[in-house]
Amino acid sequence: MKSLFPLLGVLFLVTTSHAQNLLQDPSFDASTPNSQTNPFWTLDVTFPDGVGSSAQYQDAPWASNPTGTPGVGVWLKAFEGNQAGGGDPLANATLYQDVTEAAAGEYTLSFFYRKEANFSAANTYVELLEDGSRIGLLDLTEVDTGGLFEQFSFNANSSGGTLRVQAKMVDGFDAQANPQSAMFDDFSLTAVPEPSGFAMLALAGFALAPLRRRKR
Ligand SMILES: [Ca+2]
Repeated sequence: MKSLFPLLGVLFLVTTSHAQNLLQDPSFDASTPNSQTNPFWTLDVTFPDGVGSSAQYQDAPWASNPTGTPGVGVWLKAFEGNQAGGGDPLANATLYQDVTEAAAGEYTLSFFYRKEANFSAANTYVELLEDGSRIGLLDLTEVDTGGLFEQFSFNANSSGGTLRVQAKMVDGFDAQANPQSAMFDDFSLTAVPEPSGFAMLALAGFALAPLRRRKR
């Protein structure tokens, strides 16, 4: 077994280095509950009636993934827009985190989204930006998650730079029927592994090692 262990070590390094989530606090645990304060994420909101925010970090089982488990998630409060049809402005919210000095290559962005039956906004989406330009998009406007958190993901190619993971609710409004919220949780941005020469060598060595031992 002696010859096998170094190779396993190499293989482990190759696989895990690529699977690392590049985002800090992906589950929003570091948030100040019921606020727009998080050390790693920015949450830009509006206050359509001057009091209630369009979104906040919410510490509640219905706001955190998996659905019904205690924790913190991002609560989109579309109903704050034009509340009760009273003519208030529409509700807008933007959540984002930047990953600086990202290497060129393909990335996978995944997240969990939960939409209640009557959540109403002109647009809801998650996008990946490279130095301010969109390189990937998942439009959630017409998505129905059946009231439960559901995982979504997409891939995008980057030539490197600052990657911004961004989620937006555009022009949310009061449907005057409950339930009518939406939530985000558990984001992940990972580099898609490339089959490098190094990894191929390790794999070849791993495959050959038992054969060599048997011949001795
Ligand atoms: Ca969470």
